[in-house]
Amino acid sequence: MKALVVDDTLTSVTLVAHQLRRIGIEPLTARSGGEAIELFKQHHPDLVMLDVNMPDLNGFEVAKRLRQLERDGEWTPIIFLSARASDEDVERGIAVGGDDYLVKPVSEIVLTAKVRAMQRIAQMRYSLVVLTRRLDDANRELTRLSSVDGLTGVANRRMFDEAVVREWARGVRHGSQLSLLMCDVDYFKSYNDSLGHQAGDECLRAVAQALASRVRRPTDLVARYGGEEFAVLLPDTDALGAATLAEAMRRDVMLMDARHPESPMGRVTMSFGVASLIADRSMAGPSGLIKAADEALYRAKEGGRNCVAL
Ligand code: GH3
Ligand code: MG
Ligand code: MG
Ligand code: MG
Repeated sequence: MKALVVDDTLTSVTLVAHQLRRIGIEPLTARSGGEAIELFKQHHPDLVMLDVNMPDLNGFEVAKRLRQLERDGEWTPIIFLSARASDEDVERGIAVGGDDYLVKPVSEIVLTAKVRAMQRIAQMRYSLVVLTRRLDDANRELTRLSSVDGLTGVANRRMFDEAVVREWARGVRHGSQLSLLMCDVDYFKSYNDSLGHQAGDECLRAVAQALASRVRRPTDLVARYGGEEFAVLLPDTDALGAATLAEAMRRDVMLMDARHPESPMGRVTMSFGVASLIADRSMAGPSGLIKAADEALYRAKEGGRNCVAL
């Protein structure tokens, strides 16, 4: 622990420095306000013992500057140690940022007790900082968990529902395009039946990964809509752009070349339905967009699967 001792009188700094050293605190000494500020910037002491009457900058001014120099969340205890003993001086010292105010001469016992009190407060404050940081981390993790699908790691239904409402409103407000893909694994029930549920889960992870690695914009959202169905929300994307992306995704899933003994293709494939806000402005809210994409997906299934329908 380091303390900055500031006093223009040599005997005072020497005495206080000596007392601090005896209780295990390393003293740095400054003989003027200006020097104190420089040392504070360089050494970030854990405690400041500050005289008031000094020729260049008085202690009150120094305290104000030190408080301004502290970075966000930092706090350095400042104890005034002055021959000035009026109520007004004490009041002013605390008002400018001091944490305690001692009147010279001060006994070694009192000085030690006051330093210990500051150490205790600093320790409690540090615990609070650590606790706050942990709470922030936990909060971030909770937010993440509540928006991510546990099996596949892509966004979950909750996140999608929020996003589609938000993006719908944004699309209508700015007259921008908004597209939605509904994507469903073909013959997935028989995949599970022939290869087992665990292989099924593995397959869903791989499919989610394939879809997610296709989207490029940070505003694009790949979400698990439910079961083996995924939704891809594409702000500022027209029907043609969305269909092109869906086609690339369809190919990517095929190229995974995941064996599916019960599928006519012999491997895992996916069907895609595409809908766009701009294509039909009479659409009834976000649910209209979802319904349109669902209907397109149905057409893709009817059309033989492993394809994209608009
Ligand atoms: P289609 O080609 O028409 O889409 O046929 P399908 O068999 O894929 O469709 P269906 O809706 O009949 O079956 C979906 C299957 O997906 C049934 C269900 O057991 C399976 N499934 C849903 N969620 C999960 C999951 O989290 N893990 C696994 N392994 N299977 C799932
Ligand atoms: Mg002085
Ligand atoms: Mg399916
Ligand atoms: Mg399905």
